[in-house]
Order: sequence, then structure tokens, then C-alpha cells
Amino acid sequence: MAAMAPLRNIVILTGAGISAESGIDTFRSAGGLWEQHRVEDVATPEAFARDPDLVLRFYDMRRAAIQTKAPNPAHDALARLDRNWDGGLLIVTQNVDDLHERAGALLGISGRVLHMHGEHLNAWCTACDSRPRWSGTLIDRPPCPTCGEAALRPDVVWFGEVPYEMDRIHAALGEADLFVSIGTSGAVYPAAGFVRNARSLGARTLELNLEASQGSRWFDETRLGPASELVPAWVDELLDG
Ligand code: BV8
Repeated sequence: MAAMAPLRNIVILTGAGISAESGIDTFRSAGGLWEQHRVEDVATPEAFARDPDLVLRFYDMRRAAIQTKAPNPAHDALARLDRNWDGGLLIVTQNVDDLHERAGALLGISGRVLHMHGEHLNAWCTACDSRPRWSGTLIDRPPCPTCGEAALRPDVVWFGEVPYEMDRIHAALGEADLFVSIGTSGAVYPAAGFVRNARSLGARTLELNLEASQGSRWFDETRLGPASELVPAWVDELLDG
């Protein structure tokens, strides 16, 4: 490998695997979410139009569940990196749980955590487009706190819908010296394509995952094991140089 450019800008992609050890179901594993429900029944706009109660109950169940879980050492390590890395850093998560933030990593435009598939703890009013914080249920069709319409849906990106903040993600991939993927199977696009984008733009690529993923061949290095062990060890390497 050619002389390594100094490492300044990092993009990290996380998936369900980083929250697995916090007790949040992954999607494709045995007994995972997609074994209990068909994607097309619960995570598409068509499903919501066809049977809104089934979809709202599915997300009410998951929204309640994540509020009983806690960040694990992998989330804590990324929050430590967020506090101590003075180069560029963007944590792009496919997860709709709030464990990155609860571990202390900062959200929002000035923050370095970005939820490309939305958040359980937001609702989205399809009448006035506001996104109120929401920890309760939606099955009972509560009125929107802003416009009063009973038009709230989960603020998540369903299949066939465009992910959030794609411009910010592509800008960060364009600047990245290092792209790291943690706890994702590489099955869902456009997230699964980021490693090739980053690679084609000159970034080094590292995968931290329990098992090889659909995109493993695109990574310069793959480390297999539980995120709660791999991520703190990698962050130590980075910060202690
Ligand atoms: C779009 C929110 C247009 C809701 C989600 C190209 C080719 C083929 C298909 C497509 C394509 N482009 C688009 C598509 C269609 C589709 C898609 O990708 N389909 C797939 C199924 C083939 N994509 C879309 O529809 C997307 N929209 O393309 O719009 C567009 C695009 C770009 C620009 C303009 C327009 C929207 C997709 C988003 C859907 N919403 N979530 C909800 O959560 O309910 S996706 C959801 O599933 C998650 O957010 C995540 O993205 C995905 C699950 O994947 P993972 O997180 O990786 O979880 P998984 O269980 O699969 O794997 C867990 C991994 O962790 C495993 O590898 C395991 O080994 C590892 N692991 C387990 N435990 C641990 C661990 N690792 C470490 N430690 C552990 N302890």
C-alpha cells in the first residue's frame, strides 16, 4: 500500500449490528425484524396506505422498545472519538434508535451524527411537514402539536423513499481519508454503495462486523467480532496513535 496520506477526515457508517448488544433486534439475523414481519408489509409507503394500523403498531412497538435499552461500549467509544477527534468526522447511521446520541455523540447540523433513515423518536406531520419529537404512540392518531391535524407518521425512510441528507453524506465521502463500516450487512442501498464511493475517491476502507458482509470485498481491511470489542479497540488505536 502506497505511503498513507495523513488521516484527517473520517466517515463512519453504522447499522443494526452496533445496537445488537444493546438488545435491539437486527433485521436479517435469525429471529430478526424481517423474520417477524415482511418488509413490504411494514416499511413501505404502499404498506402504510394499505394498512396504516399494522405499520403504526410495528413502529409504536419498536419506539417503546428502544427507550428501555442503553448504549453499549461501541456507542460509547464513538462518542469518545467524537469528543476527541479534531479532524473531520461524520457518523452516518442507518439506525433509527437514539443510542449514538445517548452515548454522547452530538446530533444535528453542528453535530457529527446523521440519521440517514430517520429516527423513532421523531414523528412527521404529512399535513404541515413539521417533525415533532415523539416518544409515545401514533396508533391512536394524536393531533399534530403544530397544526392539529391527525396526520402524523413515523419519521423513518421507508423502502422506495429517498434517504435524508444525501448531499451532506456525499460531501463527507468526497473529503474522507478513511471510511469505516460498523455492524451492517451491506444489503440496503444507497448505504451499501458508500464503500465503493469512498474507495473510488481515494479513501482507505475498514470494516468492523460480526461476520463478513455483502460488501466485504470492497474493504482494504475487515476485522470480525462483536462491535463492543472491535470499536473501542479501534478508537484506542486512533486516539492513542
Ligand atoms: C432509495 C428505516 C432512491 C425503517 C430502512 C440498488 C440495488 C438494489 C436495490 C436498490 C438499489 N437502490 C435502491 C434499492 C431499493 C432499496 C434497497 O436497497 N433494497 C434492498 C433490500 C435490496 N433501497 C431503498 O428503497 C432506499 N431508497 O433507494 O431511494 C434514491 C436513493 C438515493 C438517492 C436518491 C434516491 C431506502 C432504504 C431505506 C429503508 N429503510 N430503515 C426501519 O428501520 O424500519 S433500511 C433498514 O434495513 C436499516 O435502516 C438498514 O439500512 C437496513 C438493515 O441493514 P443493517 O443495518 O445492515 O442490519 P442487518 O440486520 O441487515 O445486518 C446486521 C449486520 O450486523 C450483520 O452483518 C451482522 O453480522 C452484524 N452484527 C450483528 N451483531 C453484531 C454485528 N456486528 C458487530 N457486532 C455485533 N454484535
